Amino acid sequence: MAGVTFSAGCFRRLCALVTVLGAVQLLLALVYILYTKETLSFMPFINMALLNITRLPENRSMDNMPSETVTYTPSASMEKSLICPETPPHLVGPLSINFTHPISLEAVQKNNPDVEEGGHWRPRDCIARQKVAIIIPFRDRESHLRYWLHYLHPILQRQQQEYGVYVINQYGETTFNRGKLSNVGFVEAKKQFDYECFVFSDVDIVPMDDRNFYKCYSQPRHLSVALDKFEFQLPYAQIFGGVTAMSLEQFTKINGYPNNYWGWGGEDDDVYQRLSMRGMSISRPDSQTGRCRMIKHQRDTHNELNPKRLDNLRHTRQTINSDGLNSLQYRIVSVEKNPLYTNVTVDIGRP
Ligand code: UD2
Ligand code: MN
Repeated sequence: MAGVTFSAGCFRRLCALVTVLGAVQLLLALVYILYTKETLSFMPFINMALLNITRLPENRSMDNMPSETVTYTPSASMEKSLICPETPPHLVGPLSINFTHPISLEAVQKNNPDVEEGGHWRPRDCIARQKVAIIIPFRDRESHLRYWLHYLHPILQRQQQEYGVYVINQYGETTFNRGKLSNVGFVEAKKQFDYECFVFSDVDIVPMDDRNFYKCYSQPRHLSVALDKFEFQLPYAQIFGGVTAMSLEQFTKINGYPNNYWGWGGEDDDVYQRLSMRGMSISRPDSQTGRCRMIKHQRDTHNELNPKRLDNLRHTRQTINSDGLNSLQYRIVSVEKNPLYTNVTVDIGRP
């Protein structure tokens, strides 16, 4: 009897062991299925999570963007198909821009709920083709900045690049230096994300057409080609002021902006000369797509006409090597990540 009891107990334990092993095997198989990449391509929702992509909530839409914009096609080239399309689908073309109704930062913030802290945004339903840092040299132009943020955030989102906005605020009351501030913006933005494209923009210029892309091309790009201020024409063929875009490589090749243009004028022409000295040419949108408005303003105090600009421009061939990114010196006063932009306050010294 004792022998029979022993073998029955043994049999029961054996059965329990087999059941447990079976369960473990089942669990392992499940884990294997969940984490095998080949399997994942047939499981769109897990793939979505893996690529960190979320659909927009049903009840929220960005501008004219429908809330459901992604169709998942299971295929071997799935990741490739998730790259944003060459032509963004939600562009509207010509825009009505005016600077007659001041807008509060709170209102702009409310209209742009998807912009992350520091003014960073990326498309949720596809992978952006470029990561673009937008650099704005700045001092005491708060009302202009509000218009810029109000108009540009929605435009940039429709253009579907990943972007971050950097306002480079000159500390103190020394003479303004747009070139040096641009270099600081380039260096500081690069510390935050692996940007590959840099758009340098005056705070007072807004494009009148969202097909004027704030991105980089195979050649440096001049974007503000048809300004209302200049009767929608290029004032001279070599102009490279206002809004420009240069890739990391293009900008590094010219050693960035000059740091030694203090006051108004010349720094943009110096960059044009640097680009042509390094064998590059300027690309531009057509004069219809490139229409822009500039907020009317007086010359700021501490940004008087730079009397040395013409003399400086005669020496770009030498200064391109000695004055620029490789000689840049500054002291960061503060870096604040505001809801719609990163504010970098910087002491760039004096002439
Ligand atoms: C032209 C150029 C500009 C630059 C400048 C000469 C165009 C369309 N624009 O602009 O790119 O080359 O001449 O330096 O060709 N700023 C401040 N606070 C100041 C002073 C300047 O924020 O106290 C910033 C701001 O972003 C402004 C930019 O610097 O938009 C250019 O200064 P501006 O607007 O006084 O010069 P403007 O309109 O003649
Ligand atoms: Mn201006």
